[in-house]
Amino acid sequence: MEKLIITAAICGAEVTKEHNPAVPYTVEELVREAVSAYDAGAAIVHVHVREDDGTPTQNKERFRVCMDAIKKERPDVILLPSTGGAVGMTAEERLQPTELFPEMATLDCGTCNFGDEVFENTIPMMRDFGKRMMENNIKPEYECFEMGHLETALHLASKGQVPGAPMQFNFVLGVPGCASASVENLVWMVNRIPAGSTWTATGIGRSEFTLAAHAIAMGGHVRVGFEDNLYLSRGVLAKSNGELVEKVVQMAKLLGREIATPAEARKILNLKPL
Ligand code: KMH
Ligand code: ZN
Repeated sequence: MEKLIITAAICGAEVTKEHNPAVPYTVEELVREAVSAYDAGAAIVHVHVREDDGTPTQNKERFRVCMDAIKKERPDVILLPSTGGAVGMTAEERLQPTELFPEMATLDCGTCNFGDEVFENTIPMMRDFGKRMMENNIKPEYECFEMGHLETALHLASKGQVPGAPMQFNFVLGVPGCASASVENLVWMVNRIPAGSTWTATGIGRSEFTLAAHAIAMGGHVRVGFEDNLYLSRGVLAKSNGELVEKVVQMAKLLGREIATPAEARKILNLKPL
């Protein structure tokens, strides 16, 4: 089986220090969490940024400062900034990190309930985001929260309106209001992606590690991190993103999967070598 790519979603836009004091806001905190995840075995860091008071932002300069600071500490890490931002942000606001020409960025694949809110990703928005990524040579990670999201991404790719093969999908399961983190849902999605695609599974909340176990066994890749889950085990808050990554590394070891370095991850994902 291919080596396992671990992505660390270290921050997100919704979780706060009230949920877990280790959630990063400042540049220094973001670097601390990225380094802890990388050193534990993450090849990719999914980046959201905050103002120092914790307010989520898609400000290009804030992204530049944070991503440069992470790269300074761990130059070969793959950075995957968010174009999802926080619920309610405009498309233009959300697209700002693409102006920094990252290797990858998220592309969210459909409007959906997101807890009590609505996360807007209309088809025209997806076309605009896809066009920007083609222009700026960015490989999208297609974020699918629902079954129809996957079909929408495949349809737009078949029309050449978003970047096509080889595609990288992230099946984010367990968001309240979206598809649950069941093995049946994961298998349904994995069975529909074109040959040559790659995929990652992200389980939200308490399903983070159970979904990771399925993905490790099925040959997919895994995302963990504070964006998705704050606990190492029931009732035990994780002290760092590194602790969450380390748990996946241990699970992979038990199941016989080796961990991909960033260079190996670039090969698997068809990114240019550094
Ligand atoms: N914060 C969520 C509303 C992404 O990064 O592209 C969306 C999100 C997805 O986090
Ligand atoms: Zn995100």
